[in-house]
Formats: sequence, C-alpha cells, structure tokens
Amino acid sequence: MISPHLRRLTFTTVALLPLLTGGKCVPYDASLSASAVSTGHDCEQPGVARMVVENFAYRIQCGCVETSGKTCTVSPGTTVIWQFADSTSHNVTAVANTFGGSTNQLAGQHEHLFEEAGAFSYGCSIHSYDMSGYQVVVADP
Ligand SMILES: [Cu+2]
Repeated sequence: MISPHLRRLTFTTVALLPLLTGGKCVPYDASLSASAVSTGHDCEQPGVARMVVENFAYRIQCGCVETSGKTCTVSPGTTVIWQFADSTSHNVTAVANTFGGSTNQLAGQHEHLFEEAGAFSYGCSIHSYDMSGYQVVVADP
C-alpha cells in the first residue's frame, strides 16, 4: 500500500506536469541558454512578442511569425519586449528614431507598442558592427 505521503507527492508531481510542459510559449528563463529556449511560439500573453538580447544578438523567443533571424513580423497592436540578458550592456535604438529606443542596459527589459504598419529597423548603437540590420515588421495578418 502506498503511504499517504508518497501518494500526495505523486499527485503533486502529476498535477504540476501540465504547467511545466503544456504551455504554448516558453517564457523567458535566465537559467536556460538561448539555444534551449523554444522559438516560434505564441507568447503567454496575447499581443506580445519577446526578444532576448544576449551574445551580441537579438534572438526571437516568441510572438514573431519567424522563429529565428533578424526580422520579427508582428501584427499591429503588438508590444515587442526586449529582455537584456548579456554579460555586457546593450541598447535597442531605432534607425532614424522611428520608434525611439532604450537606455544602455545590462538587465531588465525595454518594450515598445507597435501600432502602425511598417518596417522599423533597429540595432545596438554601442555594437553596430554585430548588432545592426534587425527590424520589426508590422503587417496585417
Ligand atoms: Cu550592444
């Protein structure tokens, strides 16, 4: 016979399993490397796309049509969130100031609500050699 304690432990594990594995999106988790984070999924919140800034690159996490690369396509009304997670400070700076930008950040996040259709180029003004040519494309689905 299974002890009540063991039964409760088993129940707890089974009950938590869907929470651990069933979500459509993988929210940002600093304990995971970029390669371990799934991409190309809807984010946990509607109307959001997430990028992680690490290894001198902006990587798509969720909410973009694309699963990788320098272009993130979203529909109007999407808030793009950049999570800073590198060992050095970076920023998000819009080319031609089309949507402004962030301060230089080592941690934390920067977000911008994209309401108008268009292509919005951005990069890191500190490391333009490595971190340029990125864009958010806002297009009707
Ligand atoms: Cu940078």
